[in-house]
Amino acid sequence: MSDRVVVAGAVYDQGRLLAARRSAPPELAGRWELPGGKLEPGESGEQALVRELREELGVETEPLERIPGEWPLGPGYVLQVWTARLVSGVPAPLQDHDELRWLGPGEGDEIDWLDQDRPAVAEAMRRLPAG
Ligand code: 523
Repeated sequence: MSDRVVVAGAVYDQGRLLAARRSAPPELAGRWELPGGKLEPGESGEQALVRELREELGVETEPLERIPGEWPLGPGYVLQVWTARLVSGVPAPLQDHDELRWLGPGEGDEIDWLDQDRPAVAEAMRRLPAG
């Protein structure tokens, strides 16, 4: 059986990347991630990403491009990441997170990312658009 997909967004606005600190489950709480969640049946990755970012952060986003690669999570899950543009709204930690941060150039290593997010974060910082 193929792995189930978790999508995450490298959300850009004004030349910065959005990072979200998880509040649950206990083993992940306090670590930072690119926000997202599980693909639901019938959804494309882009559709799932837009839905998850709306539910978790209250914002509208537009996926830009997939960051090549996928990264194993727990058994049976893989992480896929898209860059995305903030279209409207101000992100707020509505679900799953207790803090948000915007990272500018050179600030990608300032926070304790989940290990599995690090390769995509590094690539997302390389692709950071000009402010
Ligand atoms: N990750 C992860 N990195 C990352 C995300 C969005 C998720 O390692 N950037 C992991 C964390 C969880 C699993 O993927 O082990 C599912 O993510 P979660 O809990 O954000 O997905 P949801 O919101 O769809 O989860 P449920 O509401 O529990 O279904």
